[in-house]
Order: sequence, then C-alpha cells, then structure tokens
Amino acid sequence: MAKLPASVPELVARFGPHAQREPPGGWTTRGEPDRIVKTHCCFCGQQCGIQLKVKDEKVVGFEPWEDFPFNRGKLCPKGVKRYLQDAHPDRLLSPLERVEGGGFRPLAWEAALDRTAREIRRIQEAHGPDAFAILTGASLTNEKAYLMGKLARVAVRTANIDYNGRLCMVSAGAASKKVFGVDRSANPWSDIPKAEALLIAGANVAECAPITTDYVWQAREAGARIIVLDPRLTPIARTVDLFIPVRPGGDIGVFNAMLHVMIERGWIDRRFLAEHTTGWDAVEETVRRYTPEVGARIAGVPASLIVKAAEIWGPARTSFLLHARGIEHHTKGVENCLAALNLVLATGRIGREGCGYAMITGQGNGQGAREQGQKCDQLPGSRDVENPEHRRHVAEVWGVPEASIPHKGLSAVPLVEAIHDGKIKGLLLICFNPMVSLPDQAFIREALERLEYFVAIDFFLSETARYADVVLPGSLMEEDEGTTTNVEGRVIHHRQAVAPPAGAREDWRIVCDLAARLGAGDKFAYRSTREIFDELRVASRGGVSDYFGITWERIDAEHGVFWPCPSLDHPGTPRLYEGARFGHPDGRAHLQAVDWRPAAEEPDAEYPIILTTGRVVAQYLSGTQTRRIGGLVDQTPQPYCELHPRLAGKLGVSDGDFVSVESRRGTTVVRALVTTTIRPDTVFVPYHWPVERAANNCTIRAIDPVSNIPEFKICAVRVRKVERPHDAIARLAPEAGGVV
Ligand SMILES: Nc1nc2c(c(=O)[nH]1)N[C@H]1C(S)=C(S)[C@@H](COP(=O)(O)OP(=O)(O)OC[C@H]3O[C@@H](n4cnc5c(=O)[nH]c(N)nc54)[C@H](O)[C@@H]3O)O[C@H]1N2
Ligand SMILES: Nc1nc2c(c(=O)[nH]1)N[C@H]1C(S)=C(S)[C@@H](COP(=O)(O)OP(=O)(O)OC[C@H]3O[C@@H](n4cnc5c(=O)[nH]c(N)nc54)[C@H](O)[C@@H]3O)O[C@H]1N2
Ligand code: SF4
Ligand SMILES: [Mo]
Repeated sequence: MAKLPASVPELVARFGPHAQREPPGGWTTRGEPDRIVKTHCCFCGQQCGIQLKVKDEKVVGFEPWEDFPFNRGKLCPKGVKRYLQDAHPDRLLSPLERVEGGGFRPLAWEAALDRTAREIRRIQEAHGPDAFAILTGASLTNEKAYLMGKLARVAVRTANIDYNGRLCMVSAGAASKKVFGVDRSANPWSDIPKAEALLIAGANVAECAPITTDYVWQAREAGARIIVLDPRLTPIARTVDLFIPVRPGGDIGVFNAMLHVMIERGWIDRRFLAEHTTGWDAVEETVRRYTPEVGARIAGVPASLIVKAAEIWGPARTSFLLHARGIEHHTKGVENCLAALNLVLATGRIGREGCGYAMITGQGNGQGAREQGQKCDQLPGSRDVENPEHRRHVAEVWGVPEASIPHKGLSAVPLVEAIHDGKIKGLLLICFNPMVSLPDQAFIREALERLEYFVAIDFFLSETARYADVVLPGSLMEEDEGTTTNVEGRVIHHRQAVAPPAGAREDWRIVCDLAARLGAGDKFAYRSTREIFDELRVASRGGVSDYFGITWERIDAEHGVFWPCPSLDHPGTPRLYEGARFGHPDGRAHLQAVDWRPAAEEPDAEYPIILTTGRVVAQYLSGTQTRRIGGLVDQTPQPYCELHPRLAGKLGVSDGDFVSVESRRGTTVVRALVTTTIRPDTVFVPYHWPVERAANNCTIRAIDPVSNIPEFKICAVRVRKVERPHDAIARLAPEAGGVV
C-alpha cells in the first residue's frame, strides 16, 4: 500500500519552510560576539573562507576572512546568509516516527536507532544483504563520507551505496580519469588569471561559481580572450569576447570542429602529442569529418563562430578550460568532456603555469566526497572496489577479511529503479533530497512509497524525509568539525562553531551509534572526527587521492593542502601533471576520439521544444536550505520558464503569464520570463523547487552509460499558457518557498 506523506498543511504548520530573517538592525545589535570562528561556507564547491560570529552559543552573523587565499574575503549572496539556518524554527529537534494515517510523532533516540538496526537486519535476513541500500551526499565532510562508505561495507554489509554526486561530478570525473588517470581539476585557481585564452563550456560561472568570476575577470584585465559556450547568454557570457549559443547537446560539434580548424591552421603541438600522449591519430581521423559547417549543423550555430573560437584558442600561448554541468548532464556527458579535453591536449598546454583545465565542482565537498569510498564502485583513496590489491589495503585498515567487503553495487538512478522494482526494500538516506533532485519525479515518488523501511538523516524535514518511516535530526556544517576538499583539490578545515541544538546530534555520532547496534561498535569507536580523519589518511595512503601527509595542523598553518600529499614533508600538489607526467602507468595522457550522437529524447512534432534545467544564484540545489533563508527567498521566490520572445510570440505567451511545461513524464506550472538571452528552440527552468514547481517532473531518467549521470540538460517538452492556478498557488505557496 502506498505510504502517504503527512498532509501538507500539517507539515507546513509544524516544519515550515519558514523563511528566517535577521531581526531589524541585525543580530549583533545584541552585543559583541563571544567568539569568531574561522571556517568555510557550507554551500558550493568553492568553499570560501568565512568567519562566523558566535554569541550565547548561536551563530549570529559573519565577517569576511580576508587572509584565506581562495576568496580573499569575497562571498556570494548564499555565503552571507548561510548562518540563518543555525537557529532556524524548522530545525528538527527530535527523532520522528511516521504514524498511521499520516504525520509524525517524536520518538526517543534510543528507540529510533534500535528500530533502524532491527529493520536493517530484518530486511537483510528476508531478502539478502543488498536489499538494504544507502544513499549519501557530497555536502558531507571527508570524515563523514569515509564513515558512510565504511558503514555500508563493514556494518550494514551492503554493496548498494551511492551518493548524490552521481547527479553531479561523475561525467567530469570519468573523463578525467580516462584521459589523465586522475579525477581532479588539474590546476589551482591562481593559474586562471595567467591564461591568454579561456574556454568556458556549460558553466554559469557568475551564478554557480560566483568567486570564480573574479579569477576570470583578472584574466580578462590581463588581456585574455574568453569564449563561452551555453544555450543561454549567462551573466558571465555578457562580458566575454565570444559567446556561442550552442544548442543543448551540440557541444561535440563545436569542440571537434574547432580541432578540425586548428589542424588545418597548424595550431597543434605534434611534438608534445608524440612524446606525452596516446590516441592522437584516432582523434585526428575523427575530427577530419567535422568541418566548421558540420559542427555548426550539430551545434545549431553559425560556422563562423566556431572558426573564431579556434582562432582564439588555437594560437594562444597559455590557456585554461573550465567546464561544468552544462556539458556533463547528458547521456553523452563523458564524451562531451573528452572532446573538450582533446582541445587542451592538442595544444600541449597543460601542467604549466596558466595552462590547464578545471571541472567546476558542484557541492561543498563535491571533490572530497567522491574520493573517500561512498560511491558504489569505490573504496577510500579513490580506490577501485573490484581491484584485489585495493581491496586488500582497505580491508587491512578496517581490520576485516578482504572477502567480506561487498563488490560493486548500483549507482543512484538504477538503485532507485531497484527500489521501484521491489528488489531493494530498505533505505538509509543522508544528505540527499531525491524528491526534488532526481529526474522523473512521479517515478521517484512511487519508488519511495514502496520501501518497507526508510530512515532519513537531515537537519530539516526535506521533501524526501516526508516519505520516511523514521527521521533522525542531524547536524549543520558549523555544528561539527571536519575537512572538505575544494574545487581546486585543496583540503581545508571546517571548525565547529557551535554544538547542535538540544535534541539534534552530530551526523557522525548518529552513524557510529547505528554501527554499534549492528554489531560493529569496535570498528566505529571514534572519539572525535579527527580520529576518523587520521584513519582516512592511512586508508588513502598510496591511492590516487593520497591524503597521508595532510594533518589538521598543516591545513591550518598552510591555508589548506592540495592532494596528492603522500608524506608529512611533502608540500602537496597544487598543479598536477608538471613536466607532462600524467597519472596512467605509462605516464602519458590518453586522448579519446568521440563522435556526436543525439540525446535520449530529442524534440519532435508532439513535444517540439528542448527543456534545459539548472540553477539561480540565490538558491542552492534542492532548496531545502536556501528556501528557508529570507533574503534568498526574496531574491528568487519562485521558479520560472525562460523563453525567447519569438517562441513566446508563437505560443501566445507574455512575460509574467503562467505556463505549463509538459513532457511525456510530467508537468510543472511556472511563470514565463520572456527574454532574448535564450535560444528560441530551448526553454530553461531552474530546478530548486518541489511538487508542482519541480522541473524534475519533466526530466528524463536516461543516464550516461559510463558515468550514470542523468540527462538533466535535455528533454522534449511542449509549453502552453495556463490560467493563474489560484487554488494551486495558495496551496503550494508555503511548500514552494512561501511567496507567490
Ligand atoms: N547558486 C548556486 N550555485 C551553485 C549550485 C546551486 O544550486 N546554486 N549548485 C552547485 C552545484 S552542486 C553544481 S553541480 C554547480 C553547477 O554549476 P553549473 O554547471 O554552472 O550550473 P547549471 O545551471 O546546472 O548549468 C550551467 C549551464 O549549462 C547550460 N547548458 C544547458 N545545456 C547545455 C549544453 O548542452 N551545452 C552547454 N555548453 N551548456 C548547456 C545552462 O544554460 C546553464 O547556464 O553549481 C554549484 N553552485
Ligand atoms: N533538473 C535538474 N536536476 C538536478 C540538477 C540539475 O541541474 N537539473 N542538478 C543535479 C546536481 S548537480 C546535484 S549536485 C543534485 C543535488 O541534489 P540533492 O543532493 O538532492 O540536493 P541537496 O539540496 O544538497 O540535498 C541535500 C539534503 O541534505 C541535507 N544536508 C545538507 N548538508 C547536510 C549535512 O551535512 N548533513 C545532513 N545530515 N544533511 C545535510 C539538506 O538539508 C538537503 O535536504 O541535484 C541534481 N538535480
Ligand atoms: S561562492 Fe559558494 S562557497 Fe563561496 S560564498 Fe557563495 S555559495 Fe559559499
Ligand atoms: Mo552538483
């Protein structure tokens, strides 16, 4: 029988989302702070340094941290408001248990943990160990990510653990690993201003990596020429030399045709290719077919723009490629990245000052959380769960027989499909909100309703936690201590500013308490997160992402340490591939030839428009956090559908009208934003809102065959004007952020 979530009015009354605001005049009118804690932002992968002001054991404000080298005191709108989550009225302050007929009641911690351990074993005894699954997140610190991987393999003993980075960094990571043998941005950000040419592909830098804008503009001030590839004229695109309004999914047309032109004009470093790479001949053979005209047809742009891009990129002496989800959220996400990396390698411009590339990390610990072993195919140190030597190393650190470590499990989307199929019966979820963020929401909802037992750990009652049988109140970033690894590969220290509020607990303690109830207490007997980090260092030792030489003291003294750092006297590695030595055993970079292919669902007569989805500066991911922060809700209270005036005219839609955006899977009703900054064949809806406002009602569950990332950036839709949905708005307003 389907489990109904608690009724909306009841949930809203009890758990918000309320938008928390500063009191008039600000919190600090109440007196000087008791202390100021140097730490980092809890939101995106830039991980800006910030100082939190604490008064009476509450975070009451912030100050810039000018000395931290990455952001030098600069912060974006989310960073300056993040502290408003701390004493938020929606904080969960007791474990909750679902009651028959809908709604939750408080439950004692002991009872909640006992019940969870009992249900895990009951399900596993009846259906096998892998019938209980774990889904985790990349906003977790390195320590917690490590702990979750160990919990799955040592305490729960399931193969089925995966994480929300599967929706985020895996295409970039898989491509980087294929080509270089390492999954990390190649350069520190200080290399960006030294580049003469920048190529920004599928990255809305100003809104999603706001501090990176400063680095791009430093390059521009120094004379760099900049190319942006995006179906939308994003804020950064308005300030650059060449904007290519690529049709969603058309990037390989641009990359391959640029390379075609560069070969013709002799802008290829053949000596570098011969000495340091493999695979060039196949690439050259493939791109021979991609004349500017062929590329232009694929990309839906004039051929002259592609030639211009080659003329900027080809002859430059130094260059930097930046890419993000715009080229990665595709069923050919890995291939898109491979084609972009060919442009870097063909010129030999890597491993030197001002020469290289970066994949812009998404979540706060998007980089570190994908190295510590919470991916279904991975063990700590970016080790391979199927490699016998890697398994032996980790088994020894954990003190378990190698054979007891489960093998590769299901990645996030197939894992939810297995729940839908009834193969997986139980789920532990931490730091992930699939009821906003996974594609094809109707399917995801059906899957969650079929679980026999579902426990969620969160500090707010997320849209997904509403489907849980038991909810455990966890901790915010500032309520726990640990490390993250920023977009550059720099390992940094988050200091604990305050304790969790009474009734909530640090995530890591919850996990260790659960492990003890599963009979693995001796393997989870940590007294602090520092002890977890020290074990992680040993577990990562000798791996690709080697943290062995990194200590919390060194991080504090050196403003972060870049991995790999194999020993205490090693300086860390800000720039990878110095001297053109790459991560594969042969020391070479392995170029990959790629051909363009269509998306899983291209527009047709019935659904003639491309829907692409993404972000806005004031909201973060599934919005559970930012939809609760007053200033951010004011900035972007609701989602909208960007349409070009030509398309809007054809559809009879005016700016501010309500439109339904409808795909074969579902519909979202949002306001129209008519703007010339988007291609006429494409509409854009930001995805941070739930239920009827969810862009993911429309998106498709198709995944990349290598990385398993969903195709968030393309599906086919039709758009039509609808009446202002009076009752729907009234009902939805609090759910969707509180303002219409
Ligand atoms: N404000 C804010 N910042 C964030 C986040 C947030 O939620 N809010 N989330 C963080 C996370 S987890 C992530 S992953 C990053 C994401 O950072 P980005 O990847 O920069 O953000 P997106 O909006 O997902 O997509 C970027 C751009 O891709 C374009 N695009 C769509 N389809 C295509 C295509 O086929 N080709 C090309 N070239 N471009 C295309 C879109 O128009 C959009 O402008 O941001 C991080 N920072
Ligand atoms: N259509 C569309 N969908 C997308 C995307 C897109 O571009 N378009 N982007 C995708 C991408 S790149 C990403 S990264 C995903 C993100 O999607 P999700 O991972 O689902 O989004 P989050 O908002 O990070 O969800 C994290 C949940 O964990 C909680 N949380 C945060 N930090 C902690 C913590 O330290 N401890 C605990 N216990 N809980 C915590 C938050 O309150 C929140 O409820 O969305 C994906 N979905
Ligand atoms: S850029 Fe990212 S890390 Fe920096 S303040 Fe904004 S959200 Fe936080
Ligand atoms: Mo992401």
